[in-house]
Amino acid sequence: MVKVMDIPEEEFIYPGTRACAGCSMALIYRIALKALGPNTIITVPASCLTVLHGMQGFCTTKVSVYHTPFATTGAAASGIVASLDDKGLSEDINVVAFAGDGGTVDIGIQSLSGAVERGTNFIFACYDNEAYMNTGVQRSGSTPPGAFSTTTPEGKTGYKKNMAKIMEAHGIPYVATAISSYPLDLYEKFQRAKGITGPKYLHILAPCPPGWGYEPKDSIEIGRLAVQTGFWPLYEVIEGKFILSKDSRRFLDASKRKPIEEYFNSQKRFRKISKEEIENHKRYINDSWNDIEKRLEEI
Ligand SMILES: Cc1ncc(C[n+]2csc(CCOP(=O)(O)OP(=O)(O)O)c2C)c(N)n1
Ligand code: SF4
Ligand SMILES: [Mg+2]
Repeated sequence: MVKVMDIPEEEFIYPGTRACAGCSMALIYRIALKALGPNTIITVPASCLTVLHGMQGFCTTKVSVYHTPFATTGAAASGIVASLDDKGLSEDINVVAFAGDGGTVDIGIQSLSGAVERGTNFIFACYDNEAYMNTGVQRSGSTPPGAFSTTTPEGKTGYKKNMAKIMEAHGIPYVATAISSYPLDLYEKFQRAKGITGPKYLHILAPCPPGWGYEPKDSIEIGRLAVQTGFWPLYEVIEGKFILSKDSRRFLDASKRKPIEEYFNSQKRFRKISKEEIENHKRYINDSWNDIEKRLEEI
């Protein structure tokens, strides 16, 4: 198990990025790069992460970053891996695609699915701030029901795509969920992914102060609430084996979970959520945990 002292002091992001104060995407990226180390090539589609890197002529990171059009992140990663293979360099270099939820669950899904189906040896990490934030908070397939966005002013109807499950259905060797508020767990998952050959997928919930409507100082607390209410279970699926992560284990017991209302009340985006939608969420959370319990019994 990773301890704080195990996290390298070396930083791979220079101070003073263009991300907002309290941005958990920036924290996720910082921790991920510490786990991945200097021999890493990143590819990124249009997103807040593109903005974090800076304007042309500048780069906030010490590692190489290849910006690619929105729909092509998986294909770009496949191309980088093929080029490294050709030069006999692929064994020593981690190729990592880092995309927002819009760039993963909506616009990037076909090239991600293709790259995975080709068996590309890479990590795809989705930081999920649950909307198209960079262009002004439009809803995505990952926006949860009941949440405000500028294209769902009365709250989104429908559902949040379960992208981790979609990737698991591709039969890949590693799938994990994570969140910025549990950085040791996040670090360990990137380290584990780095050691596995083949396609790896991490889905990371990324609280966003302006998009979710809360004060920047509360980013860690809001993320913890997502886990403590059972809304965001932390787990890994390694070669098909389901492992519930340490920070989520006590929430198998439903009585230990905080009421989901605490999570919704902490963010202005849920101010119009209906009672019916809250009940739907409760049912969904219970069903998800029943499913987790069954999967643990099968082992
Ligand atoms: C093909 C294309 N369509 C639209 C855009 C405009 N655009 C740039 S970033 C962005 C939002 C990205 O959302 P997401 O992937 O969730 O990342 P986030 O901004 O939330 O970090 C959009 C729509 C674009 N750059 N290219
Ligand atoms: S809008 Fe949200 S995700 Fe984008 S930089 Fe600001 S805090 Fe980060
Ligand atoms: Mg987003």
